[in-house]
Amino acid sequence: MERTLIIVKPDALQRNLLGEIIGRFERKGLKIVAMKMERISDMKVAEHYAHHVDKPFFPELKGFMQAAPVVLMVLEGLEAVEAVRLITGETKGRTADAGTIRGDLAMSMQANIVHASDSVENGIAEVARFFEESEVMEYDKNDAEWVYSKEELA
Ligand code: FUP
Repeated sequence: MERTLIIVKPDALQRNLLGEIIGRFERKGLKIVAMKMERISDMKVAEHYAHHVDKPFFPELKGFMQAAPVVLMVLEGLEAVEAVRLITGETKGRTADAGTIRGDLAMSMQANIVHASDSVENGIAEVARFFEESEVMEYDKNDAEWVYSKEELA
């Protein structure tokens, strides 16, 4: 099964949206295999947003990501990266599709509630950036046979 990294951003924590967001992932059928709260270090922000480090908005983005703790989660599922990106919505909250997390809960480009890995390769790298392998739980979840077909689980 594929794994994807979620960062529930400081705006979600401050706006009391943690339960709403975790609930959406649970209801979709994704399996939470790791979760913790952390203040993101300078190094990890720069690594995580390496593609934006030279952009003019990076200092503000960095300050925003460090303004409060974040909640880090690893979600597991069949094609989990794509499934999570679909329910996260596009980057800018005010134009993201209704029904998505950002479309329903955000107005901003920067304060857009969650980060979700955008490719399988980035999912692997991002999970390894924020979690030790021992922090990622392996366990049987007894709804799997109701979430997937036998063939999908094989
Ligand atoms: P996404 O994959 O949807 O999180 O989007 P990006 O990797 O393009 O952007 C990462 C973060 O940079 C966004 F969540 C918000 C921030 N950003 C800005 O603040 N301004 C911009 O013009 C672009 C991105």
